[in-house]
Amino acid sequence: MPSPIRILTAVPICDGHDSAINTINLEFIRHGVEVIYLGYHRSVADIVRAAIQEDVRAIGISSYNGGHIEFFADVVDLLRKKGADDIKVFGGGGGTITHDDATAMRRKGVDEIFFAGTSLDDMVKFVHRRYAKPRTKRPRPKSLDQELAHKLTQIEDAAAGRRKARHSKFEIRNSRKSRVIGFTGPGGAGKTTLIDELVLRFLKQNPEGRIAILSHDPSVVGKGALLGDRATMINSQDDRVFMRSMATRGQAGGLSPATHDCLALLARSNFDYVIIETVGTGQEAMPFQKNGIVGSTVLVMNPDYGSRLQLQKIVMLDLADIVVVNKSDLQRARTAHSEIEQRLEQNRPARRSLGAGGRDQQLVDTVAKRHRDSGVDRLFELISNRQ
Ligand code: B12
Ligand SMILES: Nc1nc2c(ncn2[C@@H]2O[C@H](COP(=O)(O)OP(=O)(O)OP(=O)(O)O)[C@@H](O)[C@H]2O)c(=O)[nH]1
Ligand SMILES: [Mg+2]
Repeated sequence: MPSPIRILTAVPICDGHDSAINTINLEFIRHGVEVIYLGYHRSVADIVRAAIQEDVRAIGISSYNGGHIEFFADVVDLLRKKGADDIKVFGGGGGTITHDDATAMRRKGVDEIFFAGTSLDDMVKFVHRRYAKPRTKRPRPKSLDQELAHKLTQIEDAAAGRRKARHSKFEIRNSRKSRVIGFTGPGGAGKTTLIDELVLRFLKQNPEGRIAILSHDPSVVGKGALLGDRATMINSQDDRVFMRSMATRGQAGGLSPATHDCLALLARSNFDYVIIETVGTGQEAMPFQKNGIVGSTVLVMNPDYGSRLQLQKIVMLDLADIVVVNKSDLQRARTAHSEIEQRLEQNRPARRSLGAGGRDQQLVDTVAKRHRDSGVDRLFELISNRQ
């Protein structure tokens, strides 16, 4: 089965009109497209960087606050400059983009502009007609990020033919260079927000350092997906951060059939850290293989997990190196902390007898959405100090 079409969508800088693009995203997804949504108020550089890293077939821009002729043209120009002009540009903006504007924009290299009154169906048809064909002849990559992005696409395309993940631990362990940290936990617990805050600390502490993020969202075989983690990221919109969003494409357990090979490639691509975020997971999930490529695992919990009984059922509470109670600004957080602490206490004798890296599990409370949270500082320190 061919890979789904991947496109990036965004709203320009100084523009908060995101309701149109949210509707359009959903329609694309319903018709088999994987949409990486970058969010609103995004600069040309942020959009182009994301499009290259995600190696999308096209960028869809929704613009309402004016300046569209220049903004779209700047995106096209920067893609060209970066040797990525096989990534196409299209978009709309209701009545704010006139027909004359659209003609000028097409002349500057924009594929298509959609006006007020166009049906969603017409846009979906356009995307399938124009961008479904796989790109066989790619331009020679002009940067390491671009080369990496092309390779990740090849891996994902190859995996689209086979359903099950491959496990070749030996190859990975031999080639491991970066420190790989796995983040997992229930949907909406704050994994992405937390990763973004950790990235901020990393970039500050390491002026030359680079970091990669491999982020997952769910999808069913042959269907579309909303890959929305980038929209939550602020600090990770940086040239020293390489981020790739992946849909699970029908694989259960929080990762995709291509994750293993993509992670292996990232881990030997000279990043200081590679961070992997799973899909929001359930009680039974054990997304990271024991002794696999992921060096440390972080389970991010929401204080609202239910009662103590639920804690007994969450397998990752036995396995995670670090457990985070995020959203500790919420009322139930203190109770959650003590219940989880007791739950981890039960693991101690078993972990000691198994070796378990010779270490006990660590429990940290964070408020990821708060800037300069001391809990996030502590988590960063714990992660930095782990080998
Ligand atoms: C809803 C709306 C708002 C909402 C936004 C909610 C949100 N989160 O998006 C609110 C009330 C918050 C708002 C605020 C403002 N707004 Co307003 N807003 C509108 C409004 C009424 C509708 C826009 C819309 O979402 N349409 C629905 C979409 C689905 O339909 P459409 O626009 O026809 O688009 C079609 C195609 O173009 C295509 N399309 C659109 N984008 C894309 C992208 C892709 C990839 C594709 C394929 C297709 C496509 O899809 C549609 C299919 O038919 C327009 C007026 C209007 N009638 O257009 C003003 C309008 C855009 N807003 C305007 C202004 C000035 C503002 C404010 C500055 C007002 C103020 N003084 O506070 C603020 C700025 C907010 C900000 N941070 O940027 C002006 C812009 C003027 C300009 N550019 O010269 C407009 C035109 C109103 C006006 N006539 O003055 N706004
Ligand atoms: N109150 C509170 N809200 C938070 C905190 N951290 C994150 N959030 C909010 O929780 C919501 C989900 O955050 P994400 O970071 O997207 O969560 P996630 O675990 O990555 O979600 P999925 O990838 O969908 O599983 C967002 O609205 C965040 O703003 C926090 O510490 N406190
Ligand atoms: Mg997330």
